[in-house]
Amino acid sequence: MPSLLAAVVLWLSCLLHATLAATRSYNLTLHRGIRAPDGFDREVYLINNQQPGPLIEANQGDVLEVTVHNALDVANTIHWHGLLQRGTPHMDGVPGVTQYPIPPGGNFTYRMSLDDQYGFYWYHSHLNAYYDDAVRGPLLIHPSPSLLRPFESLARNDAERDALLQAEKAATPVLLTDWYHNVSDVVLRQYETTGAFPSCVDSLLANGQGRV
Ligand SMILES: *[C@@H]1O[C@H](CO)[C@@H](O)[C@H](O)[C@H]1NC(C)=O
Ligand SMILES: *[C@@H]1O[C@H](CO)[C@@H](O)[C@H](O)[C@H]1NC(C)=O
Ligand SMILES: *[C@@H]1O[C@H](CO)[C@@H](O)[C@H](O)[C@H]1NC(C)=O
Ligand SMILES: [Cu+2]
Repeated sequence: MPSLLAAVVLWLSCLLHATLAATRSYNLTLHRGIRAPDGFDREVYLINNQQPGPLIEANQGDVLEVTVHNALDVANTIHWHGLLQRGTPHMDGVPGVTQYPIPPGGNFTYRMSLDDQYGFYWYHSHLNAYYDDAVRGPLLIHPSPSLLRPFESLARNDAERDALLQAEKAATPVLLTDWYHNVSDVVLRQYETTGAFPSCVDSLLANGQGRV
């Protein structure tokens, strides 16, 4: 009898999980362009016409489904930095280890459960050094409303607590990028020849903007 009860509870909790977990779908297209994020024109890699790529948002417990269309003339993959990929190691985006690279013109759909993970993460290219070309973007997983926050002990009154909760909901990502005036393939070749990365970057970009 206890095992039957346990089975029913397990079944109910699976059912509950299945009904609460939503699937968040995104399309990301990787392509080239010319931009001057710090006032210097160079060839750039864009995701949906922007760099860094768009914010991907989901809730704790959701299933994330991202179709990557590779419109570049080089192969690529996208890695979901920090996501544990329990049960879905083939969605980790590491070329030659967990998947074949997505060829030029190819598509690949990443599908993973976010389980109990939440907070700010980021996604990035995992081929050559393309993530240095800002093939990267922010990923925000909102924590479940039922999770205990530290806000009660920080706020002096209800208004302050609500303001903290609101700030958490509307959190703004800040992505920093070391920016070179040369594409990463050139920088990587310099590294392979000399064994050292160039000691200085040309700019620092914050959300794709640098000082002109
Ligand atoms: C992604 O692209 C496909 C095919 O072009 C389209 O059917 C689908 O609605 C798109 N999904 C999102 C979330 O934009
Ligand atoms: C990949 O997706 C793009 C954009 O949704 C579509 O135009 C193209 O036909 C797809 N390519 C393949 C090989 O399925
Ligand atoms: C890019 O790299 C090439 C080859 O190393 C070099 O000649 C050129 O000056 C570099 N361009 C910039 C803008 O740094
Ligand atoms: Cu990473």
